[in-house]
Amino acid sequence: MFVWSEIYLLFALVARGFFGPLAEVQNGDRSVCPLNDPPNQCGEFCLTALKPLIDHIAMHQQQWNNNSDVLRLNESLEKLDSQHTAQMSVLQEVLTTVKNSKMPPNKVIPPGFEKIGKRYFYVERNHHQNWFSASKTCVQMGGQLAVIQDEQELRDLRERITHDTSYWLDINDLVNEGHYVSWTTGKRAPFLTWQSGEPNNAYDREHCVDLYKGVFYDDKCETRYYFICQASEN
Ligand SMILES: [Ca+2]
Ligand SMILES: [Ca+2]
Repeated sequence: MFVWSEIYLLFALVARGFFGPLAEVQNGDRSVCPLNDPPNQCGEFCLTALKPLIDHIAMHQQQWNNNSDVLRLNESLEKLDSQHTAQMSVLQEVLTTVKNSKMPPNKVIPPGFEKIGKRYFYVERNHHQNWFSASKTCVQMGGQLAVIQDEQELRDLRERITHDTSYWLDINDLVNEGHYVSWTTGKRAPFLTWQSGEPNNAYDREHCVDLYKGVFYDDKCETRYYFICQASEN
């Protein structure tokens, strides 16, 4: 809009400032143009007189171009913002997928383990091992020495083991005398059922727990017994 207004102003000024004074010189009553061909006769003088206005128009044209650049920049920013929103949506979907993929996988039961009660166990019935070796063997098999959870689990296990035989469990008080924990988890043993008079920590050397005839004993960890492994919980 301002371009056309400038052009209109330009011609108005030309008419008043250039032809006007000449006409008034020739005739006081009416305007008479003394030039036969004003556009051509005007020549360099016109260009000189109009240059400030032409420059002014050019300046506004440049501003208009600059404004166009700003508009284009805004359009680009809006486009980028739209793309960013779309990318965030995709990322959210990916995160949701990853989160769902962290659902517990189907548990893989290590070879040799059998279901006893609600969980899977391996009962070593052939080779005696000291407590440390037994613990290592269970880990190598994909489990750990067993931590009996409650009375029911003890009953279920007793149906599958030899009554008058000792079996190492995961429990010991190696770190803190009298505090029986799972060696694997460090957590306090959830279920303890001691033989009368046990644990006695005989000679201050008994720190590992075994199952014998349905009750627990503390014994020297170097003693070689059978053992019971449980499948890993994870
Ligand atoms: Ca002890
Ligand atoms: Ca003992």
